[in-house]
Amino acid sequence: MRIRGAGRIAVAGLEAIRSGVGEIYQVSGSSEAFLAGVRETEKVLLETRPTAVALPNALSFLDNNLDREARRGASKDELRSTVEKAALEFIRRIGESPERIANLSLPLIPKGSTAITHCHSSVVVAVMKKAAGNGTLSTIYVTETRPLYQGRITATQLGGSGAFVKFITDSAAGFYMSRADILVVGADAIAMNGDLVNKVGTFPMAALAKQLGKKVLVAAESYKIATKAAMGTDILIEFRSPREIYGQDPANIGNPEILNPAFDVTPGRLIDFVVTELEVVTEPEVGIPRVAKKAGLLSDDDG
Ligand code: RUB
Repeated sequence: MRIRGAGRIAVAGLEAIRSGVGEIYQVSGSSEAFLAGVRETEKVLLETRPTAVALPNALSFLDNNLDREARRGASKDELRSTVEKAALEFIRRIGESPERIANLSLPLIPKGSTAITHCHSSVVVAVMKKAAGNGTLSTIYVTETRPLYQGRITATQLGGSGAFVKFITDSAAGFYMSRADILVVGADAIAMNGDLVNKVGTFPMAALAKQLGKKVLVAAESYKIATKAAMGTDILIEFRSPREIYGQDPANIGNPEILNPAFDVTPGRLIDFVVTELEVVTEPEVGIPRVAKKAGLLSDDDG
């Protein structure tokens, strides 16, 4: 949990492979052994976070590149440089996407408006900084985001953005939603039907936003699409330690079972826009598979 935000987790995973690849190269006597060593490392990385899908997508991009090279009989040296090139290419993609998403989001945010957000998303911060910088956003409500308070990171990063930043408890989201024009959140994963998996608490905020007639914008790079998940409930939700919620002995409060899901599922029908670096999706059922295809996450056989 020292690394937060799906995009940063993917970069950390790719950097981990890059830093370990020299050692794998040295201990591997053949290209097959090298390939097996890289795949072993990928497996360890994949087990770190079950929900956020950017890391699995980044690793399968790397693995597909390796696979292609291995099939044409690449040497150990060539495979090593494939790892390096593919990792750097994906890291570059991760670095460039927030700015593109911010540019595509601007026309969707009413001039002089108020936004509300939840948790910390590097992409949402990019969108909001851009919108605040040119006067599109005048006020931003930031929920503190229990139990790990990622909202503090968001508030800090939006300081000096040009908008009034107002920091609220998660429970006050309902109170302030009526004053907001738009809910802007990031994504840990998006199912093929447009359902969103993001920090727990996103779903009630989106449901309330819809109830009050507000817009809901999800700022998410194409590689947040979980191509194997037809719908949000197909995505495994990570449960974190009860101690994040109650750090003392639970006997002090009657020994309840303490439940700590880290994410929840927001149905796609509550979302007005999914802004990816490739296009703005307004009809998720067709738009999300189209983006997945454009991003090279689906093969032609996947339809
Ligand atoms: C982080 C979270 C973020 C997404 C998107 O939860 O839910 O909204 O990961 O972030 P946690 P980004 O801190 O528990 O991992 O846009 O930076 O990828």
